Amino acid sequence: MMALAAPAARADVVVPDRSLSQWNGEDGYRLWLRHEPLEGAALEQLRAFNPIPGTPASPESETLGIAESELREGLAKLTGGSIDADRPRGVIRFDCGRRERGGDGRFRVTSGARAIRISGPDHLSCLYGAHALLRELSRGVDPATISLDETPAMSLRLLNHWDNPDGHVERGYAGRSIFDWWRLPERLDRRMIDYARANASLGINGVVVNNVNASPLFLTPHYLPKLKRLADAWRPYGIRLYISARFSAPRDVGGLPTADPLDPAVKAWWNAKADEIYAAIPDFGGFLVKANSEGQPGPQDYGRTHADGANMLAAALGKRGTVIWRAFVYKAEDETDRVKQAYQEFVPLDGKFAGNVIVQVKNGPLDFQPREPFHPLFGAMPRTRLMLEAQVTREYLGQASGIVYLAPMWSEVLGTHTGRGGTVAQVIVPGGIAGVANTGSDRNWTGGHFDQANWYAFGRLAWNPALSPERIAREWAAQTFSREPEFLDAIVPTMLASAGTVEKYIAPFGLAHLMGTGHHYGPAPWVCDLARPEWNPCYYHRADKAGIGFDRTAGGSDALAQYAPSVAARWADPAQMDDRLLLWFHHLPWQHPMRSGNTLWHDLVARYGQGEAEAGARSALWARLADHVDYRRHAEVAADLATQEKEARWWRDASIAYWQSLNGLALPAGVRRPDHPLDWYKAKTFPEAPGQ
Ligand code: GCW
Repeated sequence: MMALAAPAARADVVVPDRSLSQWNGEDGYRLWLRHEPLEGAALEQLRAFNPIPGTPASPESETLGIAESELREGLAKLTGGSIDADRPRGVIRFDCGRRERGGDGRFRVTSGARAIRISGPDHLSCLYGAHALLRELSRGVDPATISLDETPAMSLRLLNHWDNPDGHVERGYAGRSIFDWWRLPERLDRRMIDYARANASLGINGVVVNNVNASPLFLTPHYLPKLKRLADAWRPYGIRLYISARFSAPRDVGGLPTADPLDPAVKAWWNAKADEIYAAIPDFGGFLVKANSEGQPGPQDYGRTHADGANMLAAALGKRGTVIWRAFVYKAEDETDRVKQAYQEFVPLDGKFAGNVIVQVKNGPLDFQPREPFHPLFGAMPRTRLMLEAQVTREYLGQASGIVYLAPMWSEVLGTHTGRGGTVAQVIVPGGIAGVANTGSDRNWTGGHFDQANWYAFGRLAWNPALSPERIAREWAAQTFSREPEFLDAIVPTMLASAGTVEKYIAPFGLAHLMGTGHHYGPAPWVCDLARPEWNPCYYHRADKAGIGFDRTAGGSDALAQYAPSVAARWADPAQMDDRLLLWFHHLPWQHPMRSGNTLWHDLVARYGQGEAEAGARSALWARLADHVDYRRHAEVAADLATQEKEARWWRDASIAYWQSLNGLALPAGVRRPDHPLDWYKAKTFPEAPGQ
């Protein structure tokens, strides 16, 4: 391995101190689809094969045309333009039937001495196959040996945008919305095509374009031409458009006095609305609904159940589409532990949902925290199609600062055995998977360059949940930054460890929901006075002079009982369990003896310190990789890492200062004291924080 260059000066200010041309180079817009020229043996192999896309001159469909041009342009870039068209040795043939779409996207890529064949039941298979072939070539695989035979694990692989009509993105950290509703339908931004390309390259096949805290505007005739324009643009890429539907729309924009799902006039309104949408968008995907959750309207406003509401909408869509009904519900008036409420509301409804309803469940029972156990609904509703909702945007994981690669977290959830009918990944096969998108108007799409890896990894895991986070990180980093082994060998382990780092300084030992009110940025474990009890950090940590943690055993809220006995048994005993969930399930004295031989207090302080140290080490490592990364992206990531370093120190110091104010304990010997007194941390405000 080549020795890495000496550490460059710490770059925590993004000011182009070099020429403008260097600054104007790579800016991240091209994502993982850069197809930078291969070098060395990989280039020789590809040149020797001399692959020429061999489709008919006039493609039979738009999708096939896109597949062909992706391949032609991708190959030209990978070979640095050195394919010899007069010497067609390795012909690439598309063999994907006559239909444009309608299958599940499965494809095969097989290679002989002189030809590569991309095949599948329809043209979308060929588009997916073309992207897969380019990905393999980009990894340096010899074209003569390529052999892929892939079928997606589940049929719905969706992105959910929390984008509002005015361009604000709820929990968005990459600028404004990518959807320009003001200029649509006349003007379709080029970004809408590049977005579809990127999604198609991963196999993402549906997009919910608006926030689940939904504006009824999307159900008005005014929006239909805008939605149609997008749907038409995305169709050749295999992407179906969905919208979040506001349950009270018949009242809000339909002129009816009620939105009661059992009212005949309400049913008729939704039926007519669905017909109107399908007349414009024949492959409209359906409705995503957040109902009776955090103030959103829903069927319970009329004494009806979630099933009544979902089934009424499902009947309006009929065979044409799907209702995706979210299980993210909890009530301030409910005295039980918030994390138990979704299970309590939904399990009794198992078997009562129509066939075209899917219940969408967050990965954990609280709310996308850095560490949660899997949601107990997985496996508990065997007669209901369930979908997993992951958060690609990092609301609670540092937002867009630093490097935080989420694939290990998702992969862990997907691979967890529910104890009732398989792993989470198996349970959701009839439903699918959705990711809350992290895209925005920033030139690099995702705010932080490394946040592109989360979009990428979400798509790859949705296609194949068995792919290893390591493999995905390597693929992504090689395509996005550099294929040099020295770079990959350094950055891939860094990415793999990065979510664990954030967990150490934000959510050590399974502490949760300790962030600032509203913006959710930074620590505020001291907040105890919000009107809704379950919005207060102190509801979750339950810390006092004696101890810390939420007792969810039989002696406490007994949330443990919502899991299969085999699973619950793993978390019942603090002495035996995975300590990353220790304080999620147990309230323990500060002096609780840990397996390490130290007290809980000692190890908690140490864990914060590890998080801070890891964040610092990451900055230093990135500085050493300067020679492997183009100038602008290196500088921008360096600045984001410097921010993360500061945040790690802040979370550590503010948290420790607060815990000390409760327990009165001294810091273990040799441990650095917080930089400021507790009041200094409490006084911080963030009026300009994004995403609120
Ligand atoms: O965690 C909360 C977020 C809200 C979000 C909600 C949800 C869209 O803070 O911003 O609303 O989850 O998932 O519905």
